[in-house]
Amino acid sequence: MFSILIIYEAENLQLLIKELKASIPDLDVHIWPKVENADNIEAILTWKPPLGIMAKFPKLKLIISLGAGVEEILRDPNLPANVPIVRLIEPCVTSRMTEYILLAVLRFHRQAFTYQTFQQARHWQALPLPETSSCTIGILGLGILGTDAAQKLNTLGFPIRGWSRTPKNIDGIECFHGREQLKLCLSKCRVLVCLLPLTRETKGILNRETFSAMPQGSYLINVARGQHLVEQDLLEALDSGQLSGACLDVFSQEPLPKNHPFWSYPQITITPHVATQTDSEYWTKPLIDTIRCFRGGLPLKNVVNRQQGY
Ligand code: NDP
Ligand code: OXD
Repeated sequence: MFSILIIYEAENLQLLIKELKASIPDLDVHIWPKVENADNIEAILTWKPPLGIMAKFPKLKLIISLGAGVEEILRDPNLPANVPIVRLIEPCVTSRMTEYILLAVLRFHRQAFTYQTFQQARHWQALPLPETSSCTIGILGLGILGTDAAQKLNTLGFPIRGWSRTPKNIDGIECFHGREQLKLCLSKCRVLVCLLPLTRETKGILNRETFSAMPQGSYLINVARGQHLVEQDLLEALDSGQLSGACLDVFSQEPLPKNHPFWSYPQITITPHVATQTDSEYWTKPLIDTIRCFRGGLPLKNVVNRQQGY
C-alpha cells in the first residue's frame, strides 16, 4: 500500500484517481482535507499547500508539485529536510504557455493596440509592416518553458536573447547568464518575457533598472510570478514611455483587486493567471511514472533544487 494525499482543487479528480488506481492497484488516495490517518501519508500531490501543513505527515517521503513554480511549497517552514520535491512536467503546459507568449508578442509586433485605437476612432490608416528580424525578444529564464518559447519565436524570424543562471548553448538563441550579463542581454530587447522561477535572486527583477536597460518603447510580458515585478516601476515606465505596454498574466495579489491601478491602464493587458494550465487528465501518465520510479528506487526526474529555489 502506498498512500498519497492530493491537496488541490480540480475538476475530474475522481477520474484521475480511477486511472491511477487502475495502474497502481495498491495506491491509497486521499483528497485534502479528508485524511483518515495522516500518519500513513507517504506522498503529497499539490501546488499551493496551506502553510505549515507538512508537519502533519511524519512518514512523508515524496512531494509532487502540480505547478511549474514551487515557491509555495518551499515556503512551508515545516518542510521535511530530505523529502524530494518533483515537478510534474507535461508537454501541454509548455505548448499552451508558448501559445500565450506568441499571441502577446505578435499583438505588440503587428501594432494590434494601435489598430484598436484606430478602429475606435473609425480611422483608416495603414502603418508600415514591421520585420520580425528587427524585433529582438529577450527571454528571462531558459528552462522548460523559456526554451520552447524562444525556439518557436525564433522560427518566426525574431532574434532571441535568452538569460539564465548558468551558461547555455541553444541553437539560434543568443545566450546570456548571470547578473553581470543581464544588462547586456536587455540592451537590444524590444520585448521582454519573464519566465523565471520566483526565488530570492529573481524577486523584483522587473524593475526600473531593468526597464531602462531596454530600448525606449519596449514591451513587457510577465507570465512568471507577480512578485517578479515592481508594480510602481512599471507604472512609471509606462507613464514615461520607456515601456509602451505590458501583458501581465500574474500578479502579487491574485485575484487582482478591483481598485488596482493596472485595470485602468489601457497599455496593460491583463489575464487571470491563465497563460497555461494542466487539465487533470494530463497528469495521469507523469504521475504514474513518478510514483513507479520512486517506489522502484529509480532516479527521479525534475527534482527541485531547494538551495536554488527551483
Ligand atoms: P525551469 O525551472 O525549467 O527554468 C527556470 C529557468 O530560470 C532556468 O533557465 C534557470 O536557469 C533560470 N533562472 C533561475 N534563477 C535564475 C537567476 N537567478 N538568474 C537567471 N536565470 C535564472 O522553470 P519552467 O520553465 O518550468 O517555469 C518557469 C516559471 O514559469 C515557473 O517557475 C513559474 O513561476 C512560471 N509559470 C507560470 C505559469 C502561468 O500560468 N503564468 C505556468 C507555469 C509556470 P538555469 O537554466 O541556469 O538553471
Ligand atoms: C505554475 C503556474 O507554476 O500555473 O504551474 O503558475
